[in-house]
Amino acid sequence: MLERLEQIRKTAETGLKNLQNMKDVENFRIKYLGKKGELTQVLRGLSQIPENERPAVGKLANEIRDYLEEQLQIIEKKIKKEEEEKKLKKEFIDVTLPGRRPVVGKKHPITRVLDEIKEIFIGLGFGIAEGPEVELDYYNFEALNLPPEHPARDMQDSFYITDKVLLRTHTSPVQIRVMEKMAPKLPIRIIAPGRVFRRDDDATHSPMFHQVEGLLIDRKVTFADLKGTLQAFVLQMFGESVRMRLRPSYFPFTEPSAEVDISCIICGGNGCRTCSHSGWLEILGSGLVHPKVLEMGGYNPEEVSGYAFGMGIERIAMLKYGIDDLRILFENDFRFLSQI
Ligand code: 2U9
Repeated sequence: MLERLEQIRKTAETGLKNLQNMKDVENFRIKYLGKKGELTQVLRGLSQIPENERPAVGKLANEIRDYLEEQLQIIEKKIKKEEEEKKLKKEFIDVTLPGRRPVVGKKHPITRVLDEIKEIFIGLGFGIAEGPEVELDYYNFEALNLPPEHPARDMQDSFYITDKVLLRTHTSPVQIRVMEKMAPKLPIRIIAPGRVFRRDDDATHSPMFHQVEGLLIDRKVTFADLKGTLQAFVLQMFGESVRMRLRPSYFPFTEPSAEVDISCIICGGNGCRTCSHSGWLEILGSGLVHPKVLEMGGYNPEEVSGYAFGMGIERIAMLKYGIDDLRILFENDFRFLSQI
């Protein structure tokens, strides 16, 4: 039996030298130390051999088992290390490679136009005012000289939440709120940018759109002040070569009122599809603040006067970027947004 053990030791030692990978290690372990392994068999069969041989055989078998286990552990550690290194070499990361450039977002065209308009009016001495999008009927209509029977108050045009509460249809209630807060202090010189809501939905009207309205109140404010301010805005916004004209118009909150056109920025005024061959584009509405509106805001129309104007941002963005369907501004299609 001792001889057989010596034999096992010899072959096992040669076997140990030939172990190349973890699979070999595993097979080796099964061959010698597994449940049916050669050494295990000897140890199991101890009871079958003569009693006087048992201690020596047992001792040697245990010695060999301990030795093999110890060797296997060393070899296993070595192979694992080698395999790890091989893997690392294959997955070598070149830290000197340039990094991947992250996708940098940019401003939505509406935000760009809004920011540009804000900058221009800030440069002209205006401050920025904001107010609620869910508004009282009083601030949205009544205080702006729109009595209950006025057609603009028609349910068709507005999103009502209750009898007296609606989504604001313009940013004008912001100006009324500012007047209430400021009165009788002078001057008021603000623009009110923001979202507004109307029951409209086609290629040039969206149920939600953006406006910038302006309000200036002081002593002796005239139509000439309004015209000069708008001229300065138009030149900065659309370029020095653009011409501007005022046409008489009507708004319930201004008297007199005027619509403002600029020479077509597409054709330069010669006539094209965008300007319906007129050479002019309507870009905003304006006028001197109606005496009743001044009064509602807490000012005395005998002592002060003011001008106001309003423009739709989507329309300006459409003209500026040559967009013919405004709905594309709200679809969030990357192919469109990344062009601008
Ligand atoms: C107060 C007094 C007067 C604001 C004004 C306009 C003329 C105007 C339209 C442009 C296109 C709205 O977006 S649009 O549909 N606006 O033409 N807005 S004057 O007048 C005011 C506002 C507030 C206290």
